[in-house]
Amino acid sequence: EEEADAVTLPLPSSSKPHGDNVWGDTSYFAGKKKIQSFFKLPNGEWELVKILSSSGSESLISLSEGKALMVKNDCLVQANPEILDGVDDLMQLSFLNEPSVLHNLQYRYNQDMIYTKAGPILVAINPFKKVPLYGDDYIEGYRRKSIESPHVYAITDIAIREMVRDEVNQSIIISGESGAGKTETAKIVMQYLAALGGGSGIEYEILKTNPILEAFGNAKTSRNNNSSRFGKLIEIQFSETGRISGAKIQTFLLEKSRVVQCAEGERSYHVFYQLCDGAPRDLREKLNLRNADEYNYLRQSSCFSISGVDDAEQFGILMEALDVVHISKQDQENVFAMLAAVLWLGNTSFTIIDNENHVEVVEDESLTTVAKLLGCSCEQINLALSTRKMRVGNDTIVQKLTFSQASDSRDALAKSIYACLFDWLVKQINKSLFVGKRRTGRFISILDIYGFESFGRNSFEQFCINYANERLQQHFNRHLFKLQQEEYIQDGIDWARVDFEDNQDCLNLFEKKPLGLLSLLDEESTFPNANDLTFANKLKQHLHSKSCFHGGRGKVFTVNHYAGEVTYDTTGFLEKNRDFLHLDSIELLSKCSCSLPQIFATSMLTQSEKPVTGPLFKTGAESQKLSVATKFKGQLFQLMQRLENTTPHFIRCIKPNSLQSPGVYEQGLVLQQLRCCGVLEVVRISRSGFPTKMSHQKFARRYGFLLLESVASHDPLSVSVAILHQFNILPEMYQVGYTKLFFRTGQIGLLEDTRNRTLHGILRVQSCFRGHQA
Ligand code: AOV
Ligand code: MG
Repeated sequence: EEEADAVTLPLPSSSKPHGDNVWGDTSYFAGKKKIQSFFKLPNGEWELVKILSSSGSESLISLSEGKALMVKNDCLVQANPEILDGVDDLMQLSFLNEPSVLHNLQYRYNQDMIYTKAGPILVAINPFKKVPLYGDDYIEGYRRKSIESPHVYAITDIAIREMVRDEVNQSIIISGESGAGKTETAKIVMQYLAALGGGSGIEYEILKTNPILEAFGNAKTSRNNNSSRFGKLIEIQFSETGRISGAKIQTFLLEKSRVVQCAEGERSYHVFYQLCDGAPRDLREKLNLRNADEYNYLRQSSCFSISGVDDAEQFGILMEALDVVHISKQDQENVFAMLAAVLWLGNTSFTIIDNENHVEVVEDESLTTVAKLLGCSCEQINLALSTRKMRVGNDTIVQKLTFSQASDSRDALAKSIYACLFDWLVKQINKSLFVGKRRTGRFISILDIYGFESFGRNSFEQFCINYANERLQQHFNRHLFKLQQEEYIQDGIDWARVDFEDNQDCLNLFEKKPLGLLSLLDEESTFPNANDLTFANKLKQHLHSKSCFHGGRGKVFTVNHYAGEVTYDTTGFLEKNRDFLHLDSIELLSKCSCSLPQIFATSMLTQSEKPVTGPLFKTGAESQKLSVATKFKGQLFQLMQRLENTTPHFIRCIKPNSLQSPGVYEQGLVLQQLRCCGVLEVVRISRSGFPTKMSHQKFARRYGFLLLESVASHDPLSVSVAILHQFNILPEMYQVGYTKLFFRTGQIGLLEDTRNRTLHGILRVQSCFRGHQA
């Protein structure tokens, strides 16, 4: 129940406890020899150098290759003394500058110490290789607190303890750009939680949801071989006795365009390749399966495998996991049939039947296979894909579709089947994870969404993904900057605000009504004659004055995100936002004899009848639905509300290189990530703020016996103030609040040292602080 964190290092400069120690010396370069410093090399990287001599405005430095160089002092940045190399909390650095932070993280990274604290948050650098930091022994070590170095296990342990102690739900929020290691980190959190046990194997089931969700929701992109293409919040529920009692998964906006279209060198969802490579013979025959390279949807990106990944083996793992979460063999086969149907649908083709470019579906193996897999006739598919029923007054007329319209309706059907399949699977998993109605216990939520993305070409998907990250960044800022500052103000202390990169402007750019990106997108989506170019022009017309927005030539626009600028190409935005599936296609699914297509059709129809607040789009004849962007925004708001009621723990994942290789630490890349997610500011606010707090009572009780002269009044406040005076603690090092004392980093450490020495009788109190005052 210690409130104060005993900080052993460092000693803040102005307290000058060590007399002539260089740490706090302002004449740092004057005449000091062999002092470490950072020097910026021509390639922009910082190198740690030794200062051989200094005179006036210049210093002689020695570089690593043994060369000596005379440089201007303003090219040098103060480094920390060697004893601070590799400290496990950046707060402990005496000099908190960018090169020092970079150096410290790199120093640790080179020794496979990938985790470092930055004040309250955990920084995790992706090792891109197996590091020996996990497993039962480590879990046990962190549980017993016999291991103390920063770790995902440690932060998870704190979350569990706080949940029990404070009776407040917790959240572990993992962020970082694409490929930084969020999903792996989320699994490590789950591993630690699962080790707590639950009974009836529920913890094992929870772990097995990972291979399923990854097979269906992850894919190889140019940034990450196992990139999540959906967002995920998993709530692990606990019973009153602190054991795992169940779990609930919520997913966010799956990137469904990937099913029918993906960029060169990327892949569609893993499960397709796993199925093609790994299905046993009888399943292959039943589904008429071919190799992946025989399907158009998979062939277009000319990438079929991922180095180091055996898709066939993964299929085995997937089937086992499906068993564990109680998906019946029959349901599993139905799922695989839907996947095969999607693949074969992509192979169907059209022939032109008249001089108006109208088409019919070619009756070939592809068509007959799709019909068989869905449980309908070839003619039903042909009608659904090549014609559209329109209602005119009381009559229904049938309109023939052109080649491109028919191709679009085919792709829309494939995407919808896949997205419905994904949702259905998550629902089944949740049924399996939900144990009984005893929902009186507490929970820990783990958030793992798709990371910030910036490709050569960015479309609607990146627009949504980056918007989600912007929201999450806001949550992070609120907790680490805004709320902390509010606490100081509440306790009436004098507090100079720390500036941080507020991303409110960018969020406003997205969310303002009626003139924000999302509103304008929805508005344009409702105009039948609008197109991607009119949309881009509309944005430029209304948003040109906004600081986070820049118009571009033609169909592009640029947003200045917290994590960098991204230029979006509006091609396909309106269509993807409307997400039409013609009623003809929904009808087709509803008439299929197989169970899943019917379920999908029902869910599509009921979804569109829900009460809504945003603009509605007519799909086909009468069905209506919400725009994708509006729905996503609603989901994110809900998510934030749920997180708001929890105690958050933040993990920031950092990608050390863009090659996905071990052992490569690109300073520039790391620095950019540290900057944009505010790691330095977090450390700065924790340091320049008053991270240690203690109530007057507790402070007086703990240090009162060190007082040399008796105090007139014995109230805790007077005693506390007397202690502060006696120890000559500088006024800028603490603040006296209404209820608590707030200290800068290191101050309590000094007092604690004295207290310990006194208690151990090593030094007499008197000589100790008198020596200081002298
Ligand atoms: P992401 O979730 O942050 O990206 P991942 O968690 O998928 O990134 O990590 C990318 C890859 O980095 C993994 O497939 C592993 O190979 C490697 N990796 C990450 N963390 C570790 C670790 N602790 N130990 C070993 N290897 C690791 V994205 O989902 O793209 O935003 O949308
Ligand atoms: Mg991921």
